[in-house]
Amino acid sequence: MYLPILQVSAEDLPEYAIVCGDPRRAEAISRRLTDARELAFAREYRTFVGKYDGVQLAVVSHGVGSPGAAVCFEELIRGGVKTLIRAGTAGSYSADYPAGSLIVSTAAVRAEGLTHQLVPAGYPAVADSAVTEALFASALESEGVVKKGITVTLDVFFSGVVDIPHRQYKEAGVLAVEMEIAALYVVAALRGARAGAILALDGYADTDLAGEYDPHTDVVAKAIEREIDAALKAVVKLASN
Ligand code: R1X
Repeated sequence: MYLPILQVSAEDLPEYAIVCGDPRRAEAISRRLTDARELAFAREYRTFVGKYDGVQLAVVSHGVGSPGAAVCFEELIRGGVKTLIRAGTAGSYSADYPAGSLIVSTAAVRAEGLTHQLVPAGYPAVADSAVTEALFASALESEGVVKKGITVTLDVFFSGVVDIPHRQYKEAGVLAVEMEIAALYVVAALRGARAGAILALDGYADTDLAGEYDPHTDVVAKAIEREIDAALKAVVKLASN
């Protein structure tokens, strides 16, 4: 089967995939693999395959935002991928979790549009528990802050004139905000795949705490390295069970 948007053949895809927004990060992750091979670079979707610790996996970029990312997740699952792990970035809601911390997302608030065109309101966007535990255990092996909990998926990055209820999310214990996890969890659940996500925090989303947005710092780069490590180790843990 040919996947027309990713522009890869299903026959080339393994059962595990690490997905991330940035095509350059996909390339960086692929450098951690043995026998790495680039299958395609179509639009924002850059696909590599290779092995980590003997386990075959794909590394694929999905771009920014749920609709485009969902296209990637759908095609990967159609192509035979059964476990998807997002290694992404997010803004923090809490001074306890500053830039450089890692968050494992157990579930996502569906504050975006895409999943509402897939399933009714009230349907949960929830991570697979085995994937979550593998990610959390792997992340704890690194040095630095790691927390697991609820995140929120928005469509908007630069705000307009509509108030986003950041304060309520924060008071309700939401840890971080990003733009693709709800799509990942809902698409995976609908199509019979399992999914999880780990996030490197790159600043504050909360307006009380937010300064100038600058995700290009050493602290963030180190956190991204830690989450990549955790995602790769999680794949190995899951494959060995
Ligand atoms: O998920 C969010 C989006 O993909 C996090 O980073 C991007 C925006 O900078």
